[in-house]
Amino acid sequence: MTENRWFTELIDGSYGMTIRVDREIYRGRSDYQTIEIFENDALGRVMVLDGAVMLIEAHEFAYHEMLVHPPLLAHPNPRRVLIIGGGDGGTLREAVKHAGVEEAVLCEIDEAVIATSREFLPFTAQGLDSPKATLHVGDGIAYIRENEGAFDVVIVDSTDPVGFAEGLFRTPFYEDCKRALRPGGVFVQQTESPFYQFDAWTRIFKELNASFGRVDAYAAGIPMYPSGFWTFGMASEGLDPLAHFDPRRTEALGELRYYHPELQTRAFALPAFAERALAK
Ligand code: AG3
Repeated sequence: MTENRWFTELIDGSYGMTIRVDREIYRGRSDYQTIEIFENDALGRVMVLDGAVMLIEAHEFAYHEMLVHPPLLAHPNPRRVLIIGGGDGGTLREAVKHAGVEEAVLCEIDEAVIATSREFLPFTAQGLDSPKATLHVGDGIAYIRENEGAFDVVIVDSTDPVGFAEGLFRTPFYEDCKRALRPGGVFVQQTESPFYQFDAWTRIFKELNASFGRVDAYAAGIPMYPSGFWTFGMASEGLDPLAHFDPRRTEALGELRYYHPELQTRAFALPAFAERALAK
């Protein structure tokens, strides 16, 4: 009998989320990070970057649907979308479901994430092959500066705000994103969990608020990430997430597994401690 190997993502260095490794699929080091893919019999394939779980096959739908559909349905007519990060393709897969989206540009810094996803994660990588997708390998912080007034929606699907991703959670980047948006455009970012690194979480929203005219935080149950309670920040010059909301556009997306029209309001209710931090 072979001994079980277990993978643990440590949370704040003091406890963790543990998954049994039933099959090792890939392990490598790119110019930016370590990339590990393994399989668990109950949950399917798991992708880990620098020790942090990026996606689990059984649960990725929750994250990718909730990152993409609230902002795209808040916008009256999103035609050009930019995704920064997201090299696994899951965010692209959801964005191109919107009939009005003509082009979704993916700007991923690490080519190896795209290549390993294509090889081992077909369930998300299918998004990369969409005829509406344009792939660009490069630093999102530089790319956004060169694309003024080019996008209706900018989506940041990044790793945690440490190392090379840290700049994606800072004011200079937010200012550039504002310039990259067309009039009436909307920005959205995965914004971690308020249950951990609370000060960092609060700071992200403070900086978003300093740059944008309107910021709305929303949440979803994402069991593959620390605490399972995850948030997103939607920012614009004043777009109400419900103002242009048309449930018929949701129906046209086909059957979704997490997002449904009521979440366009209900997902925006956060726990009291988090709401208090945002109100300050
Ligand atoms: N989304 C990764 C969110 C951060 C997860 N953090 C963690 N496990 N510590 C990017 C991958 C999905 N497209």
